[in-house]
This record gives sequence, C-alpha cells and structure tokens, in this order.
Amino acid sequence: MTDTATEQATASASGNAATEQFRSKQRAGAPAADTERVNTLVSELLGATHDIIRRHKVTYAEYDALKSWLIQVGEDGEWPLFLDVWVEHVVEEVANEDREGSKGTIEGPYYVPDAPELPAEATLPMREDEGGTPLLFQGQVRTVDGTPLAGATIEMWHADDDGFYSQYAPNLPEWNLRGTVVADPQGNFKIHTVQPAPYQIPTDGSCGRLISAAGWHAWRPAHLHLKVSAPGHHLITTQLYFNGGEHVSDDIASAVKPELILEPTPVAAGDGREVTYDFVLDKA
Ligand code: MBD
Ligand code: FE
Repeated sequence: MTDTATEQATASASGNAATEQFRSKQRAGAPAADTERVNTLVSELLGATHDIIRRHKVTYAEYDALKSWLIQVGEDGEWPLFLDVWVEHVVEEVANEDREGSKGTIEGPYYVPDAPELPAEATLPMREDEGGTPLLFQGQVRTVDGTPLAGATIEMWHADDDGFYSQYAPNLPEWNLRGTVVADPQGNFKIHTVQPAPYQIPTDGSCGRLISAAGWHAWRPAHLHLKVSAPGHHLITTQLYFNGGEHVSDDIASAVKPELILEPTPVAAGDGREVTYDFVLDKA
C-alpha cells in the first residue's frame, strides 16, 4: 500500500479544503458595505444572543466553552460546513421564495466549478470498480411555459457509495462523480452514475463535537447535487433524494423538500435503477 492509500478522511482535511474552495469562489462577490444594513443585522444578532444569555443564565464556563469551540471551528476549516448545514437552508428559502420553476435547495460545501463537460448522454467520471447501485438519471430541461431549453447545462456532483466527495476526501480521482452535462437540442439528458450513500458529518471535528454534545445525529440522506442553467434563465441549485432512504425525514441540514424526492425503479435489464426528473427554469 502507498502512503496515500492509507491517508485518512479527517474533519480538518475536508473542512480546510471546503474553506479554500469557498475563498476561491465567493459566489457573486462580497456586497458593498451598507452601514445601515450591517448595523441592523449585527445589532439584532447580538441582541438575540444577549437575550439567550439572560434567559438561560449562561455561565462563564459556558461562555469560555463557546469561545474555544468557535476558535476550533476556524482551525478545522469547518465554517463552510457549519453554516451550510445549520444556516443555509433559510437563506435559500428567502432567496428563492419568488422564483417559479423547479424547487431548489442548499448548495452545501462540496461544489467545485468547471467539472469535465460531457454530452447529453454520459456517464459521470468514476473508478473502474466504483461501488453502488447503478443509476440512470434522465429528464428534460424546459422553460416555465413548457418550451425545451436546447443546450441547458446540468452540473451534477455527489458522494460515492462510502459517502465521500472527490476533492474533499483522500484517494479519490479529482473529478470522481462530478460532471457538467450539456443537454441535447430538445433539452434532454441521460446521466449514468451510481447511487450515493448517506453523508455523515465528520465526527472528529468541531461540527461533530457539537452534534454529540447536543445529542443530535450526524446524517444527511443520500443525495444528488445539481446546478441546472440555461442562458436567460435563473440557475437552479438543488438536491434530489431517494424515497424511503435513511434520514430523508430528518436531514441534519434541513434541506429536503417533498418535490425533491425521487422514486427510481429497477431497470428492465441489469441490476440498476432509473428515474426521470425534469427541470423547469424561470426566466431571468
Ligand atoms: C453535504 O454533502 C451537504 O450536501 C451539505 C449541505 C452539508 C454537508 C455535507
Ligand atoms: Fe452533499
């Protein structure tokens, strides 16, 4: 065995990789400082914190425990994980409340832009012996009024059969289970992949310590991540889940919506499953 083959998946390795990815990405760029807005939001956040301290008579020992935990979150690089698991779902809810078309949900910490471009029918990059039930994920991208969107792109990324994401866990090929599929002139796509496993928040980092200290579970249901886009339309960031899968009804990240649950059926020939799911994009 080589050294890399024995490398362990640790909270700080995945956390710091997610922190680096976030720094290089910075979504739409930082908004210009709006003094009034900052004053309002930060004052209310602090006020809510002060209320909690008074209401629960928080002690110095607890205050120090919080301080040391917050310091450690940064050292573990787990701010993206913490925020995306416990806060992002409300930001997403507010951001998309007026958008028509298919439902979206949170992006999470493990998106990487510019995954290899693939044709309308494609197999995601995977290892020769990739584990997991084969899955054919197919559908069409359309506008709200039903017009097919030629050349829409479907970016897909997901964990493997052990719950690990390429570029955030050791020993996986760079683009494993990540791809940018370009739909055909009718907006159709057919993506061959494998079913991911549920995702467990790393137990050896700050988020894991919080979870066990609070007596919560550490799991997200198995999910596919997607970004679907077409010129002149709002990009949709979403996730899809599997009916009956573990933790579909108690996702630690609160990101499941009824519209996002797939019901794959066994394929006629072979041992895989298939499912059709169409995306409807709202005009920008
Ligand atoms: C994930 O895989 C994920 O999608 C989110 C939102 C948070 C942590 C891990
Ligand atoms: Fe995920």
